[in-house]
Amino acid sequence: MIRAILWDVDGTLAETEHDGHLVAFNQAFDEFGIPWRWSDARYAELLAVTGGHERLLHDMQSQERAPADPRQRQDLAERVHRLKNTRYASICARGELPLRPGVRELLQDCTRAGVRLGIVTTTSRSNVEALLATHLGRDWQSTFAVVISAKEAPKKKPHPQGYLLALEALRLRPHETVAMEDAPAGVAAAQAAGVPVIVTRSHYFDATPSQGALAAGPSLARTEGWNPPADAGAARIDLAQIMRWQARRLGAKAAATASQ
Ligand code: XBP
Repeated sequence: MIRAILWDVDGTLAETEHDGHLVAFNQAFDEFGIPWRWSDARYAELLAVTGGHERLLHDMQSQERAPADPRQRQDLAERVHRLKNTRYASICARGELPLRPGVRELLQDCTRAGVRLGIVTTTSRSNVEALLATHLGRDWQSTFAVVISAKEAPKKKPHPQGYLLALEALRLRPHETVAMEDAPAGVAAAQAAGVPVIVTRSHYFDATPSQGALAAGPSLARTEGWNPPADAGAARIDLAQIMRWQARRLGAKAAATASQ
């Protein structure tokens, strides 16, 4: 029985990386007079580093024009990151980062069925607030039983800290929950905590492997292209479909144990 669904934010709830963080980073570089910009291709590479501040510091290692002194570099990364988050909040407030198709419907399924909702993200708390206040209103937190951001879980994905904290807060065992993720680091974090994962591939992570996932596919709004396939007749990936995938997985595990 699934008692909670734990949502990643960036790339899963919305295409925030391509349409939000990347744009905001480049705006911040511009406003600081920093002489480099990140291309779409460079940002795709940099996403291997989770956390915007960590990503900036990593990139500065190969930027000839970055400050040589480590403390100055750290200071610059902190200031750019802060401005980037302010610009990101404005992008959200202007309504430029819609929820991905099928997300709102699945959130509603869960609320109706009494399945609790959680957020497990490595992004800054302010970014979660900016995105969700835009879509769910100022009272957005009441939709979620637990919100774990970089503030609560400083060990970023693929570390399982965020998922472990969410399980503890909800007092649930891993198989009573399901994680929604798009990126390999997020999948690894959930799996390291024992949480089954549904992968919805995204702009930058269109090839996240399905091995080990409860299911993987292109979008919650589509039933084609899922592995394992979605059941015939469904219009979207709804809570009932996720419950069936989970029941089959647990049934297969129980059968395997019984036959040993
Ligand atoms: C994704 C991330 C974040 C964002 C930027 O986290 O790696 O670092 O790119 O956010 P998740 P910050 O997929 O877990 O939501 O700049 O606030 O770190």
